[in-house]
Amino acid sequence: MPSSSGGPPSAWRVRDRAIPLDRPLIAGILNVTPDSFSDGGRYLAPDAAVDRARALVEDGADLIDVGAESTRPGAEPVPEEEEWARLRPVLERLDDLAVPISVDTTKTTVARRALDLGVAVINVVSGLDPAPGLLELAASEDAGLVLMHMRGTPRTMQEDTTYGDVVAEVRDALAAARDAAAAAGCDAQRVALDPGIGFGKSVEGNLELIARLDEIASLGGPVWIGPSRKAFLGHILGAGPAERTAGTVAACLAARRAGAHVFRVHDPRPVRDAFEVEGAIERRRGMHREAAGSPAGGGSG
Ligand code: HH2
Repeated sequence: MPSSSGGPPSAWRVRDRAIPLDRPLIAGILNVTPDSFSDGGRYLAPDAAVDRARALVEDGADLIDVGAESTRPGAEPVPEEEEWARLRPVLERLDDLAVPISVDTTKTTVARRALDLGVAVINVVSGLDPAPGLLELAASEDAGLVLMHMRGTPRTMQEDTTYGDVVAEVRDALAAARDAAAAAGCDAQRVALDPGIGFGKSVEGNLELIARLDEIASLGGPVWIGPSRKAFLGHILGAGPAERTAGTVAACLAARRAGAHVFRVHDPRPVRDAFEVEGAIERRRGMHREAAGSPAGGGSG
């Protein structure tokens, strides 16, 4: 069984920042693509993308995750120059954004150029099999890194979604990915792990991963999760991507309780509001627990 790297992380280090993890972090999704599964084409024009990034921050995003290659099931890879042509005009105009930017890419050259423009995090959906040089690049730039679990590639990942024990398999694979990052020089405090909701998993597999996320969190380091608008919610609700916001909120709350730290979502506001209300209730619960455990209540004193 892979070893844990200690207690719960207190901060996620991304370049020169240490982002505290004492409250949930929201990564707002910005898809600069023509074909993303829920918002393809809406933010492909740089003006629309920049406006969307600023709106995501206003709505409570703690970082912005910009992607220019769809990873929906069946998606074909985007050539490197095309991916960069989509990203560059947006990243250049977001250099004054108040929050860190993450770039969702599998390509070392795209990551290199994005880091040169000041991006803080590289989000690697191919985290089990990163492109040559990608981990070393993240290490040399002190970048934050997200290593996500996926079986196969977006084109093939839904062909076989059977596992013996999905949580144990994902956990072991993520532990190996984390160890490979460490061997390439990445500081453990910079590496977040992601079970890859919807990437080569059945509906039941996705639910199991969220329900038992504590087993992945026990590896140590920040846990990043992306349930937003995904098909498993549609399966439960019988609803299309635009009607999955409440389902996304429920999945984020459940993942939070099971140990997730960073929530990649299309709509930050309802998720942020739900966390705030849940936090207020939890603080009340804590007060009652404390009162019940006080000396007057028969504490160990
Ligand atoms: N999900 C998507 C894309 N990137 N990255 C991480 N780390 N985790 C995820 O769960 C994740 C991700 C898919 O969502 P979306 O970006 O909305 O769709 P598309 O890939 O079609 O652009």
